[in-house]
Amino acid sequence: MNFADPRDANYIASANKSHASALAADYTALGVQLQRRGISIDEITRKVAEFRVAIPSWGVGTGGTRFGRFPGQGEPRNVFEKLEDCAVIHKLTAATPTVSLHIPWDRTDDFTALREHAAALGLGFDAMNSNTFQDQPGQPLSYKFGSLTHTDPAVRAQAVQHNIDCITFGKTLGSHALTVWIGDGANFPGQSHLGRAFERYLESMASIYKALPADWRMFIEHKMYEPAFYATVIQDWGSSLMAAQTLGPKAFCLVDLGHHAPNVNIEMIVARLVHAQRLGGFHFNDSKYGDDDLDAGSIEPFRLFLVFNELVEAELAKAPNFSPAHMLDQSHNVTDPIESLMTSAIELQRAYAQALIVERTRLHEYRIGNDVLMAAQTLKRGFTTDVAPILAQARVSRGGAIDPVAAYRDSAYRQRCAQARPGKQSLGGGIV
Ligand code: RM4
Ligand code: MN
Ligand code: MN
Repeated sequence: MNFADPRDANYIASANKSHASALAADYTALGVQLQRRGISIDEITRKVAEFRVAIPSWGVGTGGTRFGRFPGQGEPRNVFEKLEDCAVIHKLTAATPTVSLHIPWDRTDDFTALREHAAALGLGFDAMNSNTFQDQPGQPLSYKFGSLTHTDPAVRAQAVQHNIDCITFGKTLGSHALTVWIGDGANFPGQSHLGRAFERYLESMASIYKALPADWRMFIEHKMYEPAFYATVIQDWGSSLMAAQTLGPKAFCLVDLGHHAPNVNIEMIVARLVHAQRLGGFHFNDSKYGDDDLDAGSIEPFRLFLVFNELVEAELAKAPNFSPAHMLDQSHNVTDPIESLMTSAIELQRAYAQALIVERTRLHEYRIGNDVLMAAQTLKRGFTTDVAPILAQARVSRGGAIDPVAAYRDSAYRQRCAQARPGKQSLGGGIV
């Protein structure tokens, strides 16, 4: 088998050759079509090329469910190898220059070396993620019954300190945000005092907030359920917003698309958080039933488009305090994680491009005139337009691949990793 480095610019350029003329023809045709709507295709392409989304370090390994984990070949064995895979994703898609780390999964003795390794690969760091939903070997106190909201102040102090450590590591890495998601909650009615648990959360978070550097933001991530199955302390955007507003101007709400009940109107939540000036960012993924980590846009692409429609509205309106962080948060069980993450990054760009080409003046007029059908059709026209040539052209303009998955497969990167990273078979369940 012939191996090539998919991160190599010459390799990507040669992989693009066979697609170039088809892309040129498709791009021209779409340009003509959009011109009829008064839209400049190059303007849209330029905006799409500027779109960025962070890769979750935990996403490049094979995930698992409560029932089992089936490791893939050549999985990264440590954070340095995870970054190698993230660099492949970025070079091919030209959309993912940063990585979001999870501590302690990505803990290393030398964060300065990690920062240098990342820089050499052309990568930087996005938000740090703390983890107080699992116990770690050697940890003095257990999180079995909670962390930041535990009834025992000593456990809360330990969890607070862990978050402060994440900030310290993040400072070395050049990160500017901390994402806090806790699994705390109750499995049985009566297990915990719903009000007091929230008060303990606010108190713990205030101590973490105090340790934030001036140019950092704190992202509060809510999740309806799991691992707490009856009541989760930060279960929805209401609790998240209350917490952010109580903590101060550096605290924002993070919307993980998979953390809502089925059919919840997420774009509505986005609109409200924009209004409150507290939309901190996203964990993009998709979900159908209870799973919260399917590939972005794989189940409900229309919903993803509607979320981006709100983001474009806010962008055009120059909404105050609006600069949401984009992060993927997915778990890949049956696909090659690199392929899934590349595909998801592109799905986000697709939704963004579709939202950008919505004819907003017409939409506005139909709304004002209460022409419901035409308003709905005008919005949907953005979604039903095939913007693939824009996405490919945006990648090319940044040195990326016209067909990232094909270029990746042809390079045999995974096969090379399978040789270079003899993996250990791990059995049992687990989310990572
Ligand atoms: C949670 C949540 C967090 C993620 C963990 C692994 O459901 O989405 O953001 O860090 O999973
Ligand atoms: Mn998440
Ligand atoms: Mn999740």
